[in-house]
Amino acid sequence: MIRLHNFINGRFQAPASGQYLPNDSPANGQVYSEVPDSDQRDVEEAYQAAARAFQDWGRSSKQFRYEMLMRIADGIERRFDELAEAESKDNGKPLWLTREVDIPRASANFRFFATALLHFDAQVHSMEGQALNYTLRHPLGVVGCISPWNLPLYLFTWKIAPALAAGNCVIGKPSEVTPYTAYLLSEIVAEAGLPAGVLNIVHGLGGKVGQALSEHPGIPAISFTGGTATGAQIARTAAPMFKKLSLELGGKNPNIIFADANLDEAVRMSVRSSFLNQGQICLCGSRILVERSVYNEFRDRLVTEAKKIKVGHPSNPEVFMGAVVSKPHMEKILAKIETAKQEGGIVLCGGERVYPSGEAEGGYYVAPTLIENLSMDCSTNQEEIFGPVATLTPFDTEEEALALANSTRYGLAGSVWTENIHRAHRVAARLHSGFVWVNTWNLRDLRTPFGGMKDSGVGREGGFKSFDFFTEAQNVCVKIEGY
Ligand code: TXE
Repeated sequence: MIRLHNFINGRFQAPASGQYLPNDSPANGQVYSEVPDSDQRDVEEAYQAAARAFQDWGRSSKQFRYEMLMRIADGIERRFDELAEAESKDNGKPLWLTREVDIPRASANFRFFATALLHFDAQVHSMEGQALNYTLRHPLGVVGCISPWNLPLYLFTWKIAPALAAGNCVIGKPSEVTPYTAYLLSEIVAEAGLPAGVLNIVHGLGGKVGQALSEHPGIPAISFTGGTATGAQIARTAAPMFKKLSLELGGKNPNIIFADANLDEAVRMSVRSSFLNQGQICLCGSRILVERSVYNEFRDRLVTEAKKIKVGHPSNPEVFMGAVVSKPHMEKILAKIETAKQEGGIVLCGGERVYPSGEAEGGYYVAPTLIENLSMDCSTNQEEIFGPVATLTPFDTEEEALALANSTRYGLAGSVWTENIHRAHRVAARLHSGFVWVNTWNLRDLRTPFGGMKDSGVGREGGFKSFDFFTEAQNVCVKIEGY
């Protein structure tokens, strides 16, 4: 049994409660580690350490912070194999995916924000003949970063790296469902020689550790990725204290296929956008809208491809889909599929739990599921499922496609498939979503603003937007005589 520790003030330590939570591997359902069941006392200790560390870190040179972050990136790369295996075991996602995406992206996050820091500088606004304004950007102090279980190290580092680069000290709270790589990161950070207290990692339940971070009067900003209901709870707690909030929440993303699209590519990528990471990516295209004249052809081809998907143990390189993250999450997905049937949905493929044998026995596997014949206002098409489930709906006109696409309370991402350049731009601009892909999906440039509209969140992260969030702007206006 692996016992994980909190990382506070540069030390590995037990939670104040002395209690631990069991952590299983979704691949076989077996408990293999214990996670600190921390509470407000651990958050307070981390806060005191971070506030002390901020005295120096907040005033340190950019060059120093750059070098520290690059050393952390080096450390991630040195322990690449171990991290990739740990992430796959903890989350249930295929090992090839953690090797191709999760772990490379974790070190890339540190390198990206370390180098971006060197190029982030004050703006100057000249008032001709009168004065010069310059805008300073100060670090905020001790900030909270709360991350989810679907892309554990990838999203944890996406928040921590810019927060540290901007000169803040951080209390990070990884998901209690997937804590393992965050724990390994604390070892890497210690090896890299990051000064004590600059980054603290407190493990435990959202209702205890996350809530304590939101409530803490000394923490002026929270960056959160997770469920919409949790985001609302954090906002309720933090807003009266005027905390800065960056909330990246759920999605119910449309994937719109026009008849003139390159159907080969649209089918190939729709398999990925529906089922990559077992459909547990906030950007997944869970509502596939298809122009009626190609609906049957597209549907049949997609179903054929979905049926070819191999579901099984995450270490098997032939497997495209591993296990979903936990037993309760699997049960939620299966219940949503039952609801879809009651709502009149026709299950075209999947729709059930998969029971692979051997080393995958006892794991939480769900077959790739496609459903048609649902109205757009039913709960299946309105509520996030966050699993390998996508619906198919025909449309007749561009207007109708837009109306269907924009009909949910979410607004995170959308994809448009068409060879008509005018339509591509027109539809993209009218989609109510934080970002839109044309003829692709999930192609990410770390410099671009990332975040959602409506119930998909508040604020944007990515590139200098992350630095805007993790700093306070201060304008200094200097009147200059004879200027
Ligand atoms: O996420 P939670 P859950 C969606 C997805 C999923 C649903 C619920 O639909 O089915 O959310 O998932 C911490 N104060 N997404 O319940 O609880 C928690 O410990 C502060 C979309 O697992 O939102 C964890 O670290 N923090 C999503 C983090 O919040 C709290 C990714 C996220 O967990 C807290 C994950 C509280 N009161 C789920 N309660 C995306 N946008 O990518 C919990 N947490």
